[in-house]
Amino acid sequence: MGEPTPEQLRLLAVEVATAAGDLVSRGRPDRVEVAATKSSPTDVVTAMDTASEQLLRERLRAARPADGLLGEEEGHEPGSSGLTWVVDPIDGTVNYLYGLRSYAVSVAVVRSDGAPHPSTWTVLAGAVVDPSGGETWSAARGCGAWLTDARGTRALSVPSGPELGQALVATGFGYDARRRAEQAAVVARLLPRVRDLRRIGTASLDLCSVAAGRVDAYYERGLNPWDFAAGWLVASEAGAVVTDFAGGPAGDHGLLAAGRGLHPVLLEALR
Ligand code: LIP
Repeated sequence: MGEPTPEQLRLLAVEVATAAGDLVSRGRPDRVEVAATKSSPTDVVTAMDTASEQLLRERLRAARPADGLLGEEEGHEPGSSGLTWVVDPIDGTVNYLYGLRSYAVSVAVVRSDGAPHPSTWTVLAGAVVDPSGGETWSAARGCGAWLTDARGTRALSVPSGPELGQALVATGFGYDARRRAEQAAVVARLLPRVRDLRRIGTASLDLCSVAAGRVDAYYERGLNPWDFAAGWLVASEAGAVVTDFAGGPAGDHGLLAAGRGLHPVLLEALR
């Protein structure tokens, strides 16, 4: 049996991300406890992060047993099919911990030779489920990007973008104090030159917001592959330009997403 189509993969991504989104939203206790920390005392893991990733792995292993898996909490499990599922069980974990509404389950599937890495993988399909907002964002390579909510499903198309001074720009910050100081310096130089900044705290939703024109651009340095794999495809298939800060493939070293007219102007400003 050959490789499934991007549309078939998109439907599976939506199915499993929706199941995990139901789990984390319906199962959220009144007071979420920190189960562990990772790169810093503020880089937290909750029991629901772990439960959500276990559900994603179970569902994906049942549906696509030969595929690999790369997840935020349990790492990389190689497969034999050339496809790897890249999952963030709760993107926006700090928001989830505090009861803020902006968090999502992000599921992407990539084709790669060897270990999956953003510089060499091809993203085939992705889904970002926002349980609080009742919104499901999805995309299939070469087939477009979609938003599904209570009103139905509609195609996404990114406008070219305003001039820099009219641009609403989203960004985010890492967990490391030194990196945050550097990021604050970038914000200090950029803030006077744009309409305003937004810090949503969830990279996948930042990228989907670009796809829907809810922000004009999003940039961040230091993201993990699972933070942006699905949102990257949603924004790209909606017509955004998504690169690193040198105009190359986006990655943990840098990601900038914006409409075709705004992207080069903001790239220059960020340089
Ligand atoms: C988060 C990202 C966000 C970034 C946060 C954090 P997590 O991912 O989605 O864009 O600014 O620092 O990395 O840790 O909630 O999965």
